[in-house]
This record gives sequence, C-alpha cells and structure tokens, in this order.
Amino acid sequence: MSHVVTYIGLGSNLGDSPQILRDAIQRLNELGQLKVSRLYQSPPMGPQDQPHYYNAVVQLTTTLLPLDLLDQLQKIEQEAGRVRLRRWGERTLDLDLLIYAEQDIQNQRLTVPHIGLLERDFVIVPLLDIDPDLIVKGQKLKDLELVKHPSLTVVADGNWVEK
Ligand code: A4P
Ligand code: MG
Repeated sequence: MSHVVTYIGLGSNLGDSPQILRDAIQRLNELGQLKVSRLYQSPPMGPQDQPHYYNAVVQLTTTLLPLDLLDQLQKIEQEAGRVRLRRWGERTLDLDLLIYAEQDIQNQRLTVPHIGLLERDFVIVPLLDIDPDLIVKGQKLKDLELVKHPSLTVVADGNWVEK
C-alpha cells in the first residue's frame, strides 16, 4: 500500500462551527497523518443572506483510494448531522477533496482538483499555510492575485485543534 498526500477543505456556517470543524478533524485523524491549517472566517460565496463561514484545510497522508476517501468524507458529513439547504448555501459541514496527489480525476462522483479551487481564497490561503510552494493545475498558488487581497480573517493560529 502506498501513501498519497491529499488535501481536504472544511467549511461550516451552521451550528457551533469551530467545534464542528474540530470534531471533523478528530475523525480525519483516524484516516492517516494530518497537518492542519489555521482557522479562518470568510464572507459567504454565493447567497449573501447566510452567516459567515468558518474554513480550514487539512493535509491528509493516507492509503485510501479516491472514492474510498470520498465515502469517508461523506460519512463524516452525515455524522455531523449535515444539513444543506441550497446550492452554495448554508451547511453544518462541507468536506471537499481538493487535491489527491498529482492526479486528475473525472468521474460521476469526483472532480479533482476540486472545481472551484483556484477561485476560492478561503481554500487557497489555508492551503498555503500547509505548503507555501504548492502548485495546482500548473499554477503556483502563492502567485495568484486573490492571495494578495484575501477577504478572510484568521480566527486561530495552528493550535486550534487537538489531534
Ligand atoms: N463531488 C465532486 N467532486 C468532489 C470533490 N472534489 N470533493 C461530488 C467532494 N465532493 C465532490 O457535494 C455534491 C457532490 O459533489 C457529492 O456527492 C460528490 O460526489 P455537496 O457537498 O453536496 O455539494 P457541493 O459540491 O459542495 O456543492 P455546492 O452546494 O455547490 O457547494 P460548494 O461549491 O462546495 O460551496 N463561502 C465561504 N466563504 N466558505 C465556504 O466554505 N462553501 C460553499 C459551498 C458556498 N460558499 C462558501 C463556502
Ligand atoms: Mg462538498
């Protein structure tokens, strides 16, 4: 079994979001080796009549295959009592598989790298916490324009979660 480096985006804007993200990270910790970004708050992308989001990213080094990893992510979302009311709308927990090694994946259940990755500062800025030299789709993330004027704020540094 070979280990692969993956990145997972976490978002929540319903319920006790920081605690929901901490609990999710405890569960992700069972799937492999973790590195965790800082914790951020960001204004909603999509409908504006919803609360701000809490966002973070983890790097997970795992032996799980992509679809098995997706199954686990969806299980953790369900355990968090996930509610999702509308597209780009409020939810208790969203776990997105952002990156799976260097792989390009296109199938019925998965698009990896995640489709909106390069347009979302609430994904890119926490990714850069973990790997400042990360390249996605040939693009050095730290050189992206939206990194210079991010709309998100740091609410906790590296030590916000116990693994
Ligand atoms: N799927 C395909 N590719 C992937 C992937 N790479 N990772 C499929 C995870 N799932 C993937 O997921 C629907 C289906 O996508 C899954 O069944 C899986 O097979 P979903 O979580 O129900 O919906 P979604 O794709 O997350 O869609 P939605 O509602 O369009 O939301 P987004 O695009 O994830 O955005 N604003 C801020 N500031 N911060 C946020 O975190 N999040 C959203 C949600 C909106 N605005 C936000 C934030
Ligand atoms: Mg999702």
